Parts: sequence; C-alpha cells; structure tokens
Amino acid sequence: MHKSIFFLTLLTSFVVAENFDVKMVNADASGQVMVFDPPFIKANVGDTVTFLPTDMLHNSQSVPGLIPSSANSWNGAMNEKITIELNAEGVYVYQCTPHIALGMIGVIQVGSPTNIDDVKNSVSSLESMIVMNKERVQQYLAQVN
Ligand SMILES: [Cu+2]
Repeated sequence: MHKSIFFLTLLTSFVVAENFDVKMVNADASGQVMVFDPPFIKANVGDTVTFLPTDMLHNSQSVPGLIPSSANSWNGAMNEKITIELNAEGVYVYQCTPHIALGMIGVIQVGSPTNIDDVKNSVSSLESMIVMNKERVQQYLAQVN
C-alpha cells in the first residue's frame, strides 16, 4: 500500500470527540421556562458537554443515583460555565439545583443506555421534588433509545 493512503486510512479510523453546548436559560424558543436548551442529548463516550450560563442564576449538577455507576459526577457553580467529560456509557440525569421545583432538569444518553432500568426505578425521588413541569422527566427519558 502507498504510504499516504495508509496514513489516511489510519486517521479516518479514529472517532473525533464532540462537544455539545447546553444553554441554561429562563425561556427557550418554544416558551418553556427555566429549562436546559437542548434538554436531551445523545452522545458517545469521550464526548463533552459544556453548560453555558446564558441567563443568570442557573447551574448544572448530576443527580446522585441517576448517572452510570462508573461515571464522573459534577456540580457546577451558579452562573458559571462548566464542561464535563462523558466517561461512561449510560443515561445521565442532571438538574439545576435552585430550579428543581420548576422541573429544570436534563438527560444525556451516552452510547447504549445500560442503566436505564435503574434510572427509571429511582427517578421518582427526583420527580417528588418537582412542582411544575414534572412531565419533562418522562418526556426526556422517552427520547432514550
Ligand atoms: Cu435554573
């Protein structure tokens, strides 16, 4: 094989990690208030997610028990950008801590949803903290496939 063809083949066999931006906003384009935009992401192991403080008084925090057991947890500071690396396959549920009662949560699927049964069995404790927009939990989880 010609040397340059060999190297091209080698390069294209690597999967490039991707970054997904999620805006933390008071309202999105569809009129949902206190919401992550977009609220559902499908990614691969090694990808990153950057939470952007587009509007003030939001954060992003992984919900204990609702991320894969070997995943890195995170707890972003209020009004600050945070980038997390998705190190494990599965489903991740996260919240905006000051707005959990308003249903400000999001879901990330990384590769195969290995822990989806655990998440569905444990998510009621999160739902019990939500007063408004409780239906978002099941809406977002329904996008996992
Ligand atoms: Cu918030």
